[in-house]
Amino acid sequence: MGFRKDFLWGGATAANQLEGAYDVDGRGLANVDLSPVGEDRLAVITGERKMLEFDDEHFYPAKGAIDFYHRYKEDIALFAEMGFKTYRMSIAWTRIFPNGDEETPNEKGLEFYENVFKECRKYGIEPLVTITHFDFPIHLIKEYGGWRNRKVIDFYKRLCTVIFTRYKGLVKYWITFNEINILLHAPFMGAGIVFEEGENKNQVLYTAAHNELVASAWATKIGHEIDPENKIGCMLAAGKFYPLTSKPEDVWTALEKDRENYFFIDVQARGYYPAYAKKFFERENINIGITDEDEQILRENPVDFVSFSYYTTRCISAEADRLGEGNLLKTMRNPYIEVTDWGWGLDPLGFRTTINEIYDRYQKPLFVVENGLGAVDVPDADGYVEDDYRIGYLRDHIKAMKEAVELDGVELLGYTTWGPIDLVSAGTGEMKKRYGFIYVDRDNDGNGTLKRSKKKSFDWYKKVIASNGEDL
Ligand code: BGP
Repeated sequence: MGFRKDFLWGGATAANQLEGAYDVDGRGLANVDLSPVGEDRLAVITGERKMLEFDDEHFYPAKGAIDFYHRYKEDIALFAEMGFKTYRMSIAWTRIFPNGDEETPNEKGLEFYENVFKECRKYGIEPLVTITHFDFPIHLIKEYGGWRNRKVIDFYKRLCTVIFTRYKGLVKYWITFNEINILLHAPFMGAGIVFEEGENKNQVLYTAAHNELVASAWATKIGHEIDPENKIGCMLAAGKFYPLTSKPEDVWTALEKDRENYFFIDVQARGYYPAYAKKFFERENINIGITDEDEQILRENPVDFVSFSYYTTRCISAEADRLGEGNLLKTMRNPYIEVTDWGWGLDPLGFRTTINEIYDRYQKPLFVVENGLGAVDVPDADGYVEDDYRIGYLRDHIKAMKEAVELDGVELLGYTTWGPIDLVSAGTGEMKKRYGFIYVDRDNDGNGTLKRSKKKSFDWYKKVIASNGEDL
């Protein structure tokens, strides 16, 4: 009983949130480089505000992040010390194709990731690679309008062909798009969308969604052709919507909110648009421009596994579906659960519910690729943090996940906590919201030595992995 013997324990990061070196070795600029910290951030990542120009006036922590680009050996050695079986990371598109639409890739960028993968393999760590994690070349935004433009599918296909070919034998597990449903809530971050005044937003959003879905199916096809060993997955920002009350209208609203997210995975896992989505497009006068070839590609190339992030459940009522806390996905406060400093509900049983719901819906192997607690850590003089709150959160969630496996029979490939080393937050752009087992000396203004030090949770997670999740 318990987790399978080859269960993939590890941690997850994203290129733009830890690499830094934004202008090194030919890397081009990306949307994430132009998402500032502070008041403007939300307007920028949601595409409501015109893009900023890149300048030194605005501070962007992602510019330097935690300098993984130059310190990856030290960081991977620490992951190995914790016993990681896998390391989830992403490729910055602009390191491989600085503008996004070139014919030939940038060798320096390709080399960097090759070195990282080899470093992982040295310790027997299986890389799990997200092809795009909220990053998108600025040039493709300026010239093509982001993912709303079908031409971008071809550029993405080229990127996939290049990396699948180059990293054959080094990487087997791939994720096509990080949290693909976040595109609806942060269109600039998820799809390089900047809205024009007065345009039909749903038309733009669902066209971009369609283009990403088709691109994702192409990636699955190309990946399997280049190496039949490849396992290609989709990725959902998961977390069930609870109705605030048992009032039928609230229950219905919660179902609709869940569908808004499952919509993406319904297409990626089943290979076709669900009936409710087609009806929605009709009602809203949305034409996503689907072709016969698109339909065929989608049908023939469903994903091999379904991966997802889980931080919290959400809560909604029919009257007020836009109220409350919860950051990007607006939700109501659930009176039965406590929340973090950022208003995210603490709900381990909701994790078990969510895992079961996804498994019931798709019947494919699952992979939990993000989970964790964002908190303000206070280190002592040696950089040690007594983060019992983090240990508590993870312990409760791993227990719930174990129940989903042991008691409910869910097929689960692995578990990677978010941000095993402190990094820049995607939601706020700040360093102060930390998730790591490893503390990094860097503050919101970019000050600090970048020194790495172990938190209390470091040894705890090491023990969890060594016991395959038995010793919590
Ligand atoms: C997910 C993203 C990650 C990550 C995480 C935590 O949405 O895939 O990139 O950052 O959430 O969110 P935040 O950084 O806002 O705390």
